[in-house]
Amino acid sequence: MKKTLSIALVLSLIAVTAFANGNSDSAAADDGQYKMVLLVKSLGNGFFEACDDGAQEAAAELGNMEVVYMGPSQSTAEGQIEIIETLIAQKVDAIAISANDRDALVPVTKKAMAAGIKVISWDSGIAPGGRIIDLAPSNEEFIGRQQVQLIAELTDYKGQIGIVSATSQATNQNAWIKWMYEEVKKPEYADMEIVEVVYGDDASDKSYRETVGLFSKYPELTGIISPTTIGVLAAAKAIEDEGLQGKVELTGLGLPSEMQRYIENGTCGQMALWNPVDLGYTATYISEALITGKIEGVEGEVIDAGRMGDIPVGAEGFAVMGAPFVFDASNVADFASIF
Ligand code: RAM
Repeated sequence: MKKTLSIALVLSLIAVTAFANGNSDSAAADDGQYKMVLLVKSLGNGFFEACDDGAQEAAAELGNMEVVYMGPSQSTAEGQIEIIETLIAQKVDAIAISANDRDALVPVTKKAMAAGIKVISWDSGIAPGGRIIDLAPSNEEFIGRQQVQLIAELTDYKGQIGIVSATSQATNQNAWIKWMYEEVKKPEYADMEIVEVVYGDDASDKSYRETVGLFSKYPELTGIISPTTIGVLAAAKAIEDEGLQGKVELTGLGLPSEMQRYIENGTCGQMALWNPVDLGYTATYISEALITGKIEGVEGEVIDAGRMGDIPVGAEGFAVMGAPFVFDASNVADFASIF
């Protein structure tokens, strides 16, 4: 694990250096390319790598954007703040951030915007004052409620449910979990209870340990919801290693490419996710529209997001992409080669 972390750190430093060696003045001036950084929660996450594929696809279509992928080695606000400080000094044109903390990034992103950099958040949002637009993959309430519905179908609406989340500060997971608690209040879940939320920090080893911790603390556990691609994969492995298939059901937000085996062998009966490629693609179209002045990012505007169509800007710069897909044994193989 240590090795993975240090490789990740080196990669992020290489990326920072790549920019530092490039144009450090007004980025579009020399080569006509606008510089955008796709800043993710942390490196080494297949979900974000798929987002980058979409961002590169959009950049190729637009023709005037250079997108560089960056992230800290661990999912912390501090790691992201450090990178943003460097990017302000380099005067990039846009930073599109999946935030590790809704509020902690605001001072540094305000500083970036004051320096003329267009800042948006996507996937995991920054509070309104700290970005222009926040692009959510889908409706937060829908995602949260759907996770409870998916586990209830697997557990027959019964028993103790544990949640294995990402970090305790993650904007997106916290919003979804809030809606999970709302959903479970409905009468059809009278025999079902969410017993605890644990945090695997979007690190495989910690997510695995936290899942095993839930098994020992709640011997009657019937299900796990893990609304993070790293968490749900680690939880599937833990269920299999402990021989708990059929006793502890699993759902979450997972990548078909990573979860195919566990879906097909029944460890995870069903799960959901949107297309991360589309998410990175859309974030790039939004950034370009802001840089070039096609939009300002205010309510009522409509963003032309290429093959994703028109995306309206809502109150406080909030924009939503589309509905999540649900994957089960009947369709997971079709998507596994895509994301
Ligand atoms: C992880 C990250 C990401 C989230 C997905 C579902 O990869 O936490 O922010 O959107 O899971």
